[in-house]
Amino acid sequence: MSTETPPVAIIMGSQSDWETMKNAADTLDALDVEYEARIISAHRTPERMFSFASGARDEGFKVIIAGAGGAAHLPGMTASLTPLPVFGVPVQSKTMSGQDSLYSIVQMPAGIPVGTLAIGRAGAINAALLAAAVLALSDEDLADRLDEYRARQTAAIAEYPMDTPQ
Ligand code: RP5
Repeated sequence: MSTETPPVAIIMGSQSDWETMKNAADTLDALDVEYEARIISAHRTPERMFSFASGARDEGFKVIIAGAGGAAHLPGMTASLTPLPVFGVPVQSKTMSGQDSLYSIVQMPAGIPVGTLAIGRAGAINAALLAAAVLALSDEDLADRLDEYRARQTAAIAEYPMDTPQ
């Protein structure tokens, strides 16, 4: 394994978010993009958040994917402390099905952007695809791998529906 800082940081507010955020990790694996995954809570480990976010660019990260649920401050607070692009993934909460997470992340006041994705698995996968697309702007091999990913996806879609066993 390389000792260099990988281009993508996947951060999440809790161990309980990993089930969702692992979809981002798996997608980056499929594209052969390196990442580091860390638990960083805006509420429970604010100093860890400050230290990570304020140092992320100097550490060598290029893009940050931040997942959190409930009162999901992590993506916005992280974005406030770094010039790197931050993609926010609203984790599906039990009490409000992730609508609380979504609203907490998406409604950033003008000036500090968080690119907000869909709630849950789809958002985590798409955050990884967006992160890869950003990196692919300066990496032709990765751009080719993204094209291949889409081609495989297209080839996997049947033209006609079929009955599934009940
Ligand atoms: C948020 O609180 C986390 O992002 C997580 O989605 C939510 C619940 O965390 P746990 O109580 O499961 O640790 O900070």
